[in-house]
Amino acid sequence: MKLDELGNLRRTHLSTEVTAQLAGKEIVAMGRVGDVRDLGGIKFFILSDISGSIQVTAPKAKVGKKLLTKIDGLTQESAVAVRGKVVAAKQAPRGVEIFPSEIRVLNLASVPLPLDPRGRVKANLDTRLDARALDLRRPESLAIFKIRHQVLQSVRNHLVSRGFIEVNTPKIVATATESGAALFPISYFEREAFLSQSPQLYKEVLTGCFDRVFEIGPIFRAEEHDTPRHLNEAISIDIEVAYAAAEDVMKILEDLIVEVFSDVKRKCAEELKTLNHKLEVPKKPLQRVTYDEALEKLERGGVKVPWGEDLPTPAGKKLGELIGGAYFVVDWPLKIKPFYTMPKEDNPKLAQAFDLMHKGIELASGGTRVHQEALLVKQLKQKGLNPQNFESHLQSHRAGLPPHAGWGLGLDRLTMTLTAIENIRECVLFPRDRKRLTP
Ligand code: AMO
Repeated sequence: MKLDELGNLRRTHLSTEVTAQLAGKEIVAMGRVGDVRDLGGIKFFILSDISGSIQVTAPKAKVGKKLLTKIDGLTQESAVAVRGKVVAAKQAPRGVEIFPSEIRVLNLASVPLPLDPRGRVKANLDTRLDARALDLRRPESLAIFKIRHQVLQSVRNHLVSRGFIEVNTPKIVATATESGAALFPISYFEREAFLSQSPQLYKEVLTGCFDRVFEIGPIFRAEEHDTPRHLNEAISIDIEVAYAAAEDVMKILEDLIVEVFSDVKRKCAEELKTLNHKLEVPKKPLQRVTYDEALEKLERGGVKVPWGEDLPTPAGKKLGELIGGAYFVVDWPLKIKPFYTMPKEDNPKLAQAFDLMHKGIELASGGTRVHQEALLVKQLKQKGLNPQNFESHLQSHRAGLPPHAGWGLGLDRLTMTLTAIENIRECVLFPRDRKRLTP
């Protein structure tokens, strides 16, 4: 076996850069082998790369035996390099093909493959996730991750241009922040530690230092349920802003959402077409519905949710049908929001907190936070938490932490929404759920 098949050979063109204008020129293309066909006097195969594909055509009368035997030995998905002449050909896809003078097999794929990335043989999601490296070669997968990439770019541009500093906070932590979601314990030398559920406490403290911060990073939730919208490791886009309250950061969020949707619609038109999705950009200002109004709407729609409870999935879905598009639910009962949530001045049973929903799916949640030490200690105790465990956090409250507000937006759920993909696992490269720890 030769170890260095690539040698000095380098790609000169991506497949879609090979056009009929280059007819007569010698080029080198590299990529994966698709269909190999033998039509008697002619053998050809499709070479695919990140840009698209090109047909490689070898007429038996003009090509040497060695090369023909090489084509016969090609298996689907093998990595190959093709040196050859560009030929304008009406019958070929895009009107152009490569007439090969050399084919180097860089890595021969073993057949049968666990999955057909061309999608001709349909596989269920579990099989696809088991063979994820192959599954990610499907054009639909590439489209999803190109859209996700655009989201990340748009979010960074948007926030950086508004004076936010990007930060990275620890993912190995000592305490919980999100009461509802369970913690993953890890052994940390002589002590127990946890995987971070949210950068919440760090981002709050940082408003006292850097004014406006954002982080794009993993959050870990030991939630046991198996749903199309929950993962045990997700990516959250978090912001926190000093001298601000809930309504200020809601404006930042709706501006960001509208910009991300417009960017994706404009810059990822091809990918949306691949996914067969017509994206609608939400209009500003997004509707604000109070929690009480939401319960009334639901009751009129035949779904009863007792006051003080979170909206269960079917109720959220129903509300999504009743309101449509993207909307905020505001004025939540304080008791179902985390300890750091600021109560409303005129009605302390309610929280200065909001959720951003899109067609019944929760994309983000946030609000005004408690910056006064005494109130935070009181709320920690009300949740049955020991303020001593939050001593280093309370230190910043004693050191003049400014009033602040922020939100956390789920990147994986946002990608689901933009692509109209129904299972969150498809929008994550290597998803982690209760049953899945590999690949
Ligand atoms: P919350 O727990 O609502 O709020 O999380 C914020 C957003 O993160 C996403 N998300 C998830 N995505 C997939 N799987 C999960 N298990 C999962 N859990 C959460 C959702 C959700 O809206 N600290 C607060 C945010 C804040 O107030 O700033 C928090 O973590 O899209």
